[in-house]
Amino acid sequence: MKIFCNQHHQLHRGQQEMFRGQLVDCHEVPQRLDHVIQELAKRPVGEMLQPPSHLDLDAALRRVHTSDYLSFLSTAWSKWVQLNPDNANRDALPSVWPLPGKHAFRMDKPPLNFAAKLGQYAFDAGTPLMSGTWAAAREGAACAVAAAQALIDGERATVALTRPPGHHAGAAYMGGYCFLNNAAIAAEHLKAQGIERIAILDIDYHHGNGTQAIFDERRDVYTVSIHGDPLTEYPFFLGHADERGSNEGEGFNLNLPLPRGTGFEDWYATLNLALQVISDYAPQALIVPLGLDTYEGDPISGFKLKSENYVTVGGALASLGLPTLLTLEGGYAVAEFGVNTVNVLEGFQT
Ligand code: Q9C
Ligand code: ZN
Repeated sequence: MKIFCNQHHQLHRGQQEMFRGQLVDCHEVPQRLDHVIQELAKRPVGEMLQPPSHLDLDAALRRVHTSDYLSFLSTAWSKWVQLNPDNANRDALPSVWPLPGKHAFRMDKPPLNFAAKLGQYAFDAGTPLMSGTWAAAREGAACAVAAAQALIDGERATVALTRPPGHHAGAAYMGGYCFLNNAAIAAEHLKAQGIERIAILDIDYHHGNGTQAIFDERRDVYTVSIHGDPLTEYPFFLGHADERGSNEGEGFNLNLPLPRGTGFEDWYATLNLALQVISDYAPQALIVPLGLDTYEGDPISGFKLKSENYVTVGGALASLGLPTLLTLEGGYAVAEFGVNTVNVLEGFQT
């Protein structure tokens, strides 16, 4: 197992996120990945690597994200500080959004004001952008491309071990602590290298709205997500069972929402259903956006998986026998995050 680890992840450390009317400490903190790295030092399940420098990362990013969004992200911090020099000490968070719809706001005259631009490219006020965000997210995407290339080169399993996470990010928006959609970037790299059919199985607690949207009209990338029911759970406005893909992609998206409070037995039955559907699709590769926020101790989520269950989960993912790439997504029980993540990887190996 080749593990590509984002050595620049600590450059992204948001201070606060908006939650129900107040700014609270960020859940998506650098210590999360530090715990995984420490656990991997105790239980090495693979080679720890850095992405090679020769990758054409810009081409890989442009396969998924719009050039407008990428130039917004790469210049966001300097524009935020230009808006007011005191902003150098504050994270950038949006506070105004264009609601879509015929009688709502105009989408054809994008504002010049940078505080408004943030609202154009972000769907929540929980995803702080700061000085190191672009560098950290970019290096994470490089890990995803390197992990995809290693699969092409014959590896059985690879990991993009990174934060910030990616599965909520769309072609032209950030949100849910995500900026660049690492799983989608990996999928498009596999496609560019000649892989024709790919399945993405998202097992983060939250619906992978960004990934679903990116591949909505595609039948060559089958997106499946098991997550908390959006009627009560973030991201609320996408992730229902009746979303099956559009146009060419109709029938190639599967959402399996489960109620808050679901325990391992029911969750695992749903995982096995997803694995059967994926097996029937007969993909050439599997990508797993891996969130550990299904853990019973997660502070912002509602499933009840236990640490030992993650070994079983890893084994079930491996049972498909496909070249498999895992990207690290959510999981906010920081102290247990390392053990839970490495349990999945260890279960996959055995
Ligand atoms: N009460 C990921 O796991 N805030 N993102 C939810 C819940 C946003 C999660 C607040 C959660 C985003 C990658
Ligand atoms: Zn999540």
